[in-house]
Amino acid sequence: MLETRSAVYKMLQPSASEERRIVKWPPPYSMTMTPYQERDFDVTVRRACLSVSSAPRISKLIVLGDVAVGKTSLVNVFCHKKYNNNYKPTIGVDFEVERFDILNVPFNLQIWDTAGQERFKAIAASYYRGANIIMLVFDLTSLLSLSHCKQWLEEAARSNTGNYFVFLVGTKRDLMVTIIVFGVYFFLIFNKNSHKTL
Ligand SMILES: Nc1nc2c(ncn2[C@@H]2O[C@H](COP(=O)(O)OP(=O)(O)OP(=O)(O)O)[C@@H](O)[C@H]2O)c(=O)[nH]1
Ligand SMILES: [Mg+2]
Repeated sequence: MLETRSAVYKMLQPSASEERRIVKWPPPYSMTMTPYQERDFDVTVRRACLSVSSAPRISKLIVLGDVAVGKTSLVNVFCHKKYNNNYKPTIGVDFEVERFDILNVPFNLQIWDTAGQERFKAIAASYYRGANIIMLVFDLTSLLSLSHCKQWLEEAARSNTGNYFVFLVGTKRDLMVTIIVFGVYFFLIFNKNSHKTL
């Protein structure tokens, strides 16, 4: 575990793990659902890969969103393939590094998993600066958590004047099935009862 968490360990490896080696442009799940129509790496990506650099290539990703929407779970599944049903709130921020080889060039992705709890906001906000990617996470079963994403983005944008990518990620899709099943169940019961009263 220590080895897989160590940034230096990952950087010193001759290559990234197989699933982190990206040599072909990954297509979107659905071409009709995405605003991005590119079919190959952007010329800036190819140029960045070709340029000679002695310094490690690092991108910073910050993960933001309401309390308990599933930010840490998302990061843990992505980095360690581990999922825990027990809720353990993040205190301030957690940090991970993922090594990628893009077109055979090593890149490191710093992942800053922030706390959603109000009392840790000031600590978490001090890590917003210099983000290349802002990931806004919401719970698919909570409209409120989606509407709060705008505020999270505004706060992160205040600390970041440069260019950054924004990702909006919905979690807990499995719970939507439960909600739909309950919804249909109550709808049927309600309709059955209302017929009786007619
Ligand atoms: N059913 C279901 N539960 C999930 C999913 N993702 C996360 N959870 C649960 O939601 C709870 C909160 O998850 P966390 O990942 O700790 O949430 P968080 O956003 O990091 O919370 P804070 O660190 O307090 O901001 C935990 O009990 C998780 O097991 C999911 O996809 N489906
Ligand atoms: Mg967390």
